[in-house]
Amino acid sequence: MTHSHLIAIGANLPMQGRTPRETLELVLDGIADGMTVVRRSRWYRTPAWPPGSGPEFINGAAEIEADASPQDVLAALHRIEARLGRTRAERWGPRACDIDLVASGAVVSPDAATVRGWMERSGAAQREVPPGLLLPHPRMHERAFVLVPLAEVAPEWRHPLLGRTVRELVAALPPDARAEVVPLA
Ligand code: PH2
Ligand code: MG
Ligand code: MG
Repeated sequence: MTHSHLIAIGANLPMQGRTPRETLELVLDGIADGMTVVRRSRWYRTPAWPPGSGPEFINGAAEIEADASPQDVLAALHRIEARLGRTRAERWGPRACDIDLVASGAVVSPDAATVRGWMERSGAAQREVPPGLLLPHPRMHERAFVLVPLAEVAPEWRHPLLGRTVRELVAALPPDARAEVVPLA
């Protein structure tokens, strides 16, 4: 059975002589082995989060169909990142390529209480690294650089814990946060 997985991708540093946009195009081109990109967003310029943490990002989103578990999809995405030359350094620091699995259908993993716990964290506690894959991604619902591209790909996807669609989550963003996410010409 095939499953729908939503990914967010971003980059804000050149890597191996490629611009962030070129790197991200190669990420989508590299999706293979039983995984198919069925929809993809335009590319967007977005200010780095947290504010002041580095150069602006290029961000985008895609829907992937794969007959694979979320863990297998994430492992395949991490192999693509590594092949393109990403080395994992500072959390939230500048990065040449980052691929995040933001949701897999209505999967809540490992369980609702754990994901809600990470969604409710604020301040320094957000900076801790979760022990494993959390689905949906515990910050996806509040980040314009994830939601605005995702709204082109899966506007009707409904967050299984919040009960709101991507379209509704975008509408709930502060207008200035939405306005900062600008499609490339
Ligand atoms: N990714 C981060 C940290 N900050 N900011 C923007 N604008 N876009 C990102 O993709 C991003 C970020 C960590 O993965
Ligand atoms: Mg990320
Ligand atoms: Mg990541």
